[in-house]
This record gives sequence, C-alpha cells and structure tokens, in this order.
Amino acid sequence: MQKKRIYRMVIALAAAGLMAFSSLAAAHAHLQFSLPAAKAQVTTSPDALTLNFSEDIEAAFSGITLLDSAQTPVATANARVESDQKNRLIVGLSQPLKAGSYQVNWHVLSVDGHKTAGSYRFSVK
Ligand SMILES: [Cu+2]
Repeated sequence: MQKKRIYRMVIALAAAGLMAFSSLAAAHAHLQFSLPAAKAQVTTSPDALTLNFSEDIEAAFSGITLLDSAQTPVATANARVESDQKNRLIVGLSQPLKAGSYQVNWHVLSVDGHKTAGSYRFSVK
C-alpha cells in the first residue's frame, strides 16, 4: 500500500516537472508577425524588414538572410533590435527591392539563451 502511494507521488512529480519544462520551452522567441507580413504582396518596396518576436532577443546573435526569387542573397543592413522594444528585429534595406518574390530566413537568440529559426516569403509587385 505504502509503496503504491510513493509510486504515485513519483509519477505526479515527474508529470509536474515535465509541465514546468514544456512551459519553459514555450518561452522561446517565436515570430509573431512581420512587416511586410508573411505571404504579403506589397506594391512598394519597404525601407526595412521588421520582425516581431514573442520574447526579447539578442541582436548580436540574431539576423536574417534575404533571398530573391533566384535564391540570390540581397544586401541588407545589419539586424538591430529596437532599443525600447527588444523583441523587435529591424533590418534596413540598402536599396529598394525590385518587383519579385522574396524569402526571409531568420534566426534569433532569445534572452533566455534559446535559438529559434524560420522563414517566410513576401512579394513586391
Ligand atoms: Cu527559450
């Protein structure tokens, strides 16, 4: 009887530990929205790409690669984090984007030390 009770307690503790772990994992920086938005068709070239994350991020270890429809990298400024909003990554464009489709490959390091990455596309008409 006693053994069974201890066994149940161990199971409950393990489950609680797992839940605590998964809520930590959920704190990784996920892309919430971007400008231009994913799948957007904009009529004029943006001056910059803006990516909003669910957590604050470290600019020095975060960035993007912008690829044109031929998968050729497009020159951009270095990624920076907005000083009063550290979950926002901003990447200036050195010149206006030509009409075409673009892919943004992003990678960020959140302040909790976790890396995340992803990609999205948009196009300029
Ligand atoms: Cu994390």
